[in-house]
Amino acid sequence: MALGTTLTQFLIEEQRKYPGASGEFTSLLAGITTAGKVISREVNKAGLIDILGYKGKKNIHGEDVQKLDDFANAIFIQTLCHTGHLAGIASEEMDDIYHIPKDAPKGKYVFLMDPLDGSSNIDVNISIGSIFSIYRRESEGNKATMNDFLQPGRKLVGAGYLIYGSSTMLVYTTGHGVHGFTLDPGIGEFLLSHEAIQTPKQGKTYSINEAYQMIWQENIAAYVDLARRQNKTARYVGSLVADFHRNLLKGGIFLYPADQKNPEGKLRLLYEAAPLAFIVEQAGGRASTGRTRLLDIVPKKIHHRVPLIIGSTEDVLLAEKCISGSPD
Ligand code: AHM
Ligand code: MG
Repeated sequence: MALGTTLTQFLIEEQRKYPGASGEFTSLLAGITTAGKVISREVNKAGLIDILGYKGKKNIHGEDVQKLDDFANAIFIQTLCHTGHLAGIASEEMDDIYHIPKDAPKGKYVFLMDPLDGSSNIDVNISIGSIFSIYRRESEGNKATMNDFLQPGRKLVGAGYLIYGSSTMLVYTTGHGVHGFTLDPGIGEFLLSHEAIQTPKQGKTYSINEAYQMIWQENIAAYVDLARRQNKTARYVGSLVADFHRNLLKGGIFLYPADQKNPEGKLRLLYEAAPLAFIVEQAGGRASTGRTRLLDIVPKKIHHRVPLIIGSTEDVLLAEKCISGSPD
C-alpha cells in the first residue's frame, strides 16, 4: 500500500483481505490509537511538569497531577472499556484483573498492557512506549476469568506497541505481518511508514545491561564475549520498547537474562515479553528464554516474569547455543 496511507484506510483494506474478519480488532485498534495519541501528547508535555506542577502534587490550577504511568493506564481503560469487544483488562500497573463494568457491553477478547514502559526515562526525555496484546477469551459468560489471561503467546490474536520518541509510532501485528505507522502531529493521524517489516537475520548491535555481568546466570557472559568478538557494538537505552524497536528495524539482539537479583528474569511475560515475541516472529526474528520459545510459555500468574532474549534469528540462535553450553 502507498506510504502515507492513513491507519484507518490501511485497516479497511486489510479487513477486506480476510472476509471472515468481524472488524472487532479494527475497532479495538481505533481505541488503542486514540489512547496512544492522548498519551503521546502528555509525554511531550512531560518536561513542562516542573513548571506547571509536580506529578503527585498540585498543578498551578490547584489540581492533582497524576503520575504519567497511572495516567496512561487510566486512559487505556477509559478508551477501551466501552467498546463492547472486551471482557477484561490486565496491566503491569494493576495488581488484579480489571473487569468491564456491569453497565458496559462485554466482548470476546481480553486486553493486556504495559501502559508506559521505561517510565523511569520520562524525566530525562528518553523514548518510552506502551505495549499491548489481545487474546480471545476461553471462558463464556459475563465475566472474564483468570484463565482467559493465562494463555501462551502463541494464542495471541494481536499485539503491538506505541513508541513515544523523536516521532510517535504505532507498530502492530495480527499474525499477518508487522506494520508501522508514524503519527503526523499536525493532522493527528497515524500514517503508514513501515509496511511488512522484516527484521535482518543478523544485526550489528547487542543490547544488555552489562552492569549486571557479575550476577548473570548461565552462559550469558560467554555469548556477550562472542558478540564483542563479532565486532558488534553495544546499544542499551534501558527502555525496552526503544531497544526493541531499534533492533527490529536495524537488526540486533536484546537480552534481559535471569540473574541473582532476578532469578526468574525481570521482564513480564504477559505485558512485555510475549507481545514483543509475537511481533518479532512475525517479522522473521526469534524470541526465547534462552532455552524455550517465548510464545510457548504458559503463564502461571498475570505478573509472571521471564528471561528474555529477542531479536535477529541468527543472533538469538547463537545466544541459545551459548546458554546450552555448545556455541560451536
Ligand atoms: P518498567 O516496566 O518498570 O519500566 O521496567 C522495565 C524496563 C524496561 O523498559 C527496560 O528494558 C528494563 O526495565 C531496564 O532495566 P534495568 O535498568 O535493570 O537494565
Ligand atoms: Mg515495563
